[in-house]
Amino acid sequence: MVTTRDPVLFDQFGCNVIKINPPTPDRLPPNISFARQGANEIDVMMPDGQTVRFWTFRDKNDDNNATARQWPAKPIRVRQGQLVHSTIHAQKNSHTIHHHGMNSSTFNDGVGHVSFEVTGQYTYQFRPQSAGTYFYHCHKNTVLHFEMGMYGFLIVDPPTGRGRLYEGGPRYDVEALWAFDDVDPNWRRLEISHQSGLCGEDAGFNIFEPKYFMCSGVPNPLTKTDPRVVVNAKVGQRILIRHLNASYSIISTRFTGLDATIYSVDGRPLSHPTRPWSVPIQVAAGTPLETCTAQRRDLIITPTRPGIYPVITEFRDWQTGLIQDGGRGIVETFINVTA
Ligand SMILES: [Cu+2]
Repeated sequence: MVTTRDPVLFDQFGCNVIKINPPTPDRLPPNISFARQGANEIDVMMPDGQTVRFWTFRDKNDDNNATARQWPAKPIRVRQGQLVHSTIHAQKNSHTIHHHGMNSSTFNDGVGHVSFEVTGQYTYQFRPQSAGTYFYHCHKNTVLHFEMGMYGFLIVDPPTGRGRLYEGGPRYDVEALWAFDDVDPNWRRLEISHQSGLCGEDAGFNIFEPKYFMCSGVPNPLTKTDPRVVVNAKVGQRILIRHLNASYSIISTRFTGLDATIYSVDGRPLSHPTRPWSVPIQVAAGTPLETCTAQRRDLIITPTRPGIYPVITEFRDWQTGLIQDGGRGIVETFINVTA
């Protein structure tokens, strides 16, 4: 059978994605709005003295420019039911913002391959329906732009605001945002072109050899002490861990000496009055919690004794199952519990 390439399918949805900056269809006055500018370059010094380039989104309303130095990008935090406007300002080349898990309309989904990429600005409009943990990321040439770091947390609070994971769900006193990532410095040679590999050429994306293992922008082993990662709590407090796999590995996280309960998966509650068949998942101390790319888990931990509890995350090659970088692919941190 002879197959011919359909120029519309391949070109428009693969290689030459439409680049436009249209008005938002059916635009309504928002309850809350955000403006993100990307890509902003940021260089992170690794523990071995090497500098690695990342791309982040800057908060365009940030006067002192601090968010230009913030990676992962500043969280977008909204309440369930709010009408949200999130505007991408493409600083160089073209980018998008995909609000992962929002299930918004195609026009507002930020997946360029089925809609468009943005060279100027576009306002994504959506209304979150389920409180929980999500993330936003650029969805242009995703395999590269996501590896370069164009992502941040998207947190949907219940209508009543922070303090509960979702309406009628568990309360929390301490909140941790953990975004795990693995970094292949060799991929940085590809950043010269934002388009690398997009039009069928072999850019080498099949070879991923991460050398740095990070949590929320901090490379291991600095994760053992950096306040962006380490959790401090008191006995009896309820700790919420928003756990995101932003890496290209299968990761497994073990909480030593602390039992945890998963109350939501990918932004969907496991314990809700309207869905009695769905129940929280117990993760006994030391049991690996395994996730793949883009998955989120919301865990609650209520420590009953003071202590310094190690938390170890392993990054495994999805094909071989081996720990990345010859066994060095881990992130270690601690949950410190005082009386
Ligand atoms: Cu991008």
